[in-house]
Amino acid sequence: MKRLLYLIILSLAALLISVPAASAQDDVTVSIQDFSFNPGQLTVAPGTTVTWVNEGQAPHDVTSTDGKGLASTTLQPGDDYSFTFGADDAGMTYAYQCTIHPEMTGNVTVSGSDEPSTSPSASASASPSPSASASPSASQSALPDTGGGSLPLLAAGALLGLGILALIAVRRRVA
Ligand SMILES: [Cu+2]
Repeated sequence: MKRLLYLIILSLAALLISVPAASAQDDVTVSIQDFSFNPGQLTVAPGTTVTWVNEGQAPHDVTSTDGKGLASTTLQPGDDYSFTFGADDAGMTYAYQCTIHPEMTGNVTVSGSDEPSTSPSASASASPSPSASASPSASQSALPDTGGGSLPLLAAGALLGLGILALIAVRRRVA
């Protein structure tokens, strides 16, 4: 029973971990405020849909300043505009502004096709190596200590085990 519960908890935890990882590449929202884009600079994976939502009081728009495809209509408060950055946009930066308030600028950089795959593996391979090199030195420094230090620990462990055994014996006698 306990093992089953443990398995259920484990699978639930795995689900919880996998769900945010899957949605990480999904849609991104940029808030249009009076008078800025938030976030103004954004990096997304290819295939990401970015939605600009006018959360300000004034009308705004999203218009490319570098001739690329961003071209919204005038967005009234509450309106939104979406654009999907494709695989062929990898490595490109889209610069844009609000033509009504030209001081409002922003850009979206689409990460390179090999960039998203290398950065997680690089960080994954980088993190175990310092810990792997740290653990042998830790065990080496711990080894001389264990000669003297492990005896009281062993005695404490044995005492604990005896105590538990005694408790079980007492309970059996009572029951
Ligand atoms: Cu504006």
